[in-house]
Amino acid sequence: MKVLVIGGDGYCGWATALYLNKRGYEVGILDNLVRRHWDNELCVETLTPIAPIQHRLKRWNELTGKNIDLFIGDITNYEFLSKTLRQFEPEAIVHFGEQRSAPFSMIDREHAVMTQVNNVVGTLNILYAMKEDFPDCHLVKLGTMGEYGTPNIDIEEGYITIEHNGRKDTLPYPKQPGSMYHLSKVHDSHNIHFACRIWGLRATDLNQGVVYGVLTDETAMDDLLVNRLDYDGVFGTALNRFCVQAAVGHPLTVYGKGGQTRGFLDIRDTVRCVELAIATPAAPGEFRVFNQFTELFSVGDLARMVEKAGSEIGLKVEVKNLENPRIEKEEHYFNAKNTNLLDLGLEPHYLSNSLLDSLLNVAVKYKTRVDESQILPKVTWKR
Ligand code: NAD
Ligand code: USQ
Repeated sequence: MKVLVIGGDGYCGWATALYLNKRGYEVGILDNLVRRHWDNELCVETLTPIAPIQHRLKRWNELTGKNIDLFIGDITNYEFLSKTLRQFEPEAIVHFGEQRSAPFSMIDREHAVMTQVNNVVGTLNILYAMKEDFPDCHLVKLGTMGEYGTPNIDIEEGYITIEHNGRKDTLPYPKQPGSMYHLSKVHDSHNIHFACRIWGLRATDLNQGVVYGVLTDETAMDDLLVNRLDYDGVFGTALNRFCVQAAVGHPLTVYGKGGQTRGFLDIRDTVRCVELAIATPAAPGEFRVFNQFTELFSVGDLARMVEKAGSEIGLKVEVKNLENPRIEKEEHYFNAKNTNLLDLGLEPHYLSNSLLDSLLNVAVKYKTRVDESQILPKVTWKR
């Protein structure tokens, strides 16, 4: 099967492109490399030194004999996108190609507008290009668990059945996202749902939780294949950041009370979930939603787990509760369903001591690359 991975130079996309190619899928990567540009804008570098995409792909070919096509360009440019699709003729499109940082989207008006235009227009262009030339292609779109927010009732997978004034219907689950970035994902979900209902396209929205880890079988094969690992206050995410902080002896940055609970998953499960979604496509006209996480943790609990794992390998780790730069609930109910992917055969890599050990060891290996001035959060949600 031919799969186009949009955003294939990024954290989730790179690991997924290699994994799918190794499993026999014919893979193309489309990316405009804008994430590398945003790192430059913020003056940050990933913990791990990532090679240019062309060098990565050449090394992959040398090691495996396999070839991944590369299309460098922007999906907000419809002509480029449409030409690429006609050339590659995908049977599935996996769409990771968005601005994905909540703090980045909250820097100021420009960053909010840029995030929403990039994400919403990019996705709309994909939907129109599919409608035009590839109506049978399956769109696998990376959404986010943050679309739901933190409601005081159980979170279902995309839809909820409601009884109202004696009548009953199954409707899209209410959305209460917490950043301009998370909002862009809600807009995407609505647009994709519309394209399925009205044009009969087929799509799966993967509402992914926070991803952690860096090594997959494929990216671990060679230094040139290493994946990015963001630790800075803008693009770094909770558990990855905590491990890097532990490695350099920086107090772990728990925002506020630390009771914020989210869905989390290992990057080795991200790649598998995407494969499961492609292998059993949505039906024509179907907008399928899977909640893609394997476990729920509060950030305070994660910090304590890193503190313990760090001390076991001789690191002195301190946990510090900082003033929360975001506006979010710090103590709340959170119970989200995640059975759809398990039913398709996902066998989760649950967070274990050995994973924390391995992530801490990667962090220690590259710790001289850490710029400690980039660790504390600088973007605030407050007016
Ligand atoms: P990333 O920033 O590492 O990768 C995104 C890639 O998309 C980058 O290589 C970037 O250059 C590319 N891109 C962005 N806009 C583009 C455009 N207009 N045209 C072409 N390419 C473009 O992000 P990631 O962490 O790999 O996240 C990938 C997807 O998964 C995002 O949609 C994100 O919302 C979602 N997601 C990520 C996480 C996480 O913890 N990392 C969790 C849940 C959901
Ligand atoms: N947090 C801390 N300390 C830190 C970093 C974060 O306490 O040093 C807290 C945040 O306040 C928040 C939670 O941890 O309550 C998660 O923050 P995060 O930065 O790890 O993740 P988030 O901003 O939600 O975004 C990340 C990805 C995004 C994806 C989302 C999945 O960047 O692309 O959509 O995770 S989810 O959170 O399920 O919506």
